[in-house]
Amino acid sequence: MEEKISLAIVERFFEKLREHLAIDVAVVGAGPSGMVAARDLAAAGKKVAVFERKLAPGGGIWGGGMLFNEVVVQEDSLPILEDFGIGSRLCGEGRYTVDAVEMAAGLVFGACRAGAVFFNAVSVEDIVFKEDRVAGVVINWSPVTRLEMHVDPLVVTSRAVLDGTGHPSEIAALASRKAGIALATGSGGIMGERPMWVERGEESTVRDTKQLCPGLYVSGMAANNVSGGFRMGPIFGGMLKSGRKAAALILEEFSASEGVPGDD
Ligand code: 48F
Repeated sequence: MEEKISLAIVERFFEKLREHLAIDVAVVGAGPSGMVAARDLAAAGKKVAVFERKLAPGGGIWGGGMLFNEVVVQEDSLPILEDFGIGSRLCGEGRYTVDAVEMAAGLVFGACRAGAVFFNAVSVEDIVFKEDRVAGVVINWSPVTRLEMHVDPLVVTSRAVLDGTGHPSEIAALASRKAGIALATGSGGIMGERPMWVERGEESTVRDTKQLCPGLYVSGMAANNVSGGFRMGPIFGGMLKSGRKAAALILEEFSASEGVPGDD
């Protein structure tokens, strides 16, 4: 019995990994924006893997505001929560509170059920950059990177990479620093996050969710950091809408490159 349990885990895990070595979209970071994007892309039939450095996916959701585990969302993002079956309570003037644990768990579950596959405790430490486009991610176990063990990584190739790494925008920073890519920002580089201004931050998070260069997209707080947006704290409507927009942009690019069947 003992070895059968181990064998089942090893066989299924390696099957999952083998099936996801070449994928449509690599989502880096299982925060709210990355998980909404992963769910929408998987629901549209794309092969999606989510790489999350921590053991528990959910990013900055779990702790609510200052460890008070509730977050706030605006009315216009409720349809996204409803797609995941996540509940909310009116708290006034078009704003709603959501239990942070329900939101984190609900987004993880919804993305999984749509078909996105999570690789948790896995860090993206580099990108694949070929023929002038970002073409995949270089991954390693987070404990290996944390302990600075000298262990070579593995590679997952993808048609698109989504940087959903939050405040540090790690993937965009790698693209800029190591591949010398001029990003689609005012300066061509990382502009850096600005201080707190809720309304402006919420707006810019969605506006600056975009393609940064061929093969690389950005969502959530990473979009704000890349394009110099304001931070907004524990209000999450912009994050949810950013994830939905990122998925729509990627799907748009895919259908343009695939063309309409019988159109030529
Ligand atoms: O920061 P995060 O929650 O992403 P987000 O979608 O949402 C931001 C909000 O949570 C909050 C906020 C709302 O107003 O300001 O901060 O932008 O989650 C990002 C996830 O990415 C993981 C990290 O552990 C976190 O769970 N991550 C970061 N870098 C890497 C990574 C990496 N190199 N490889 C894998 N995962």
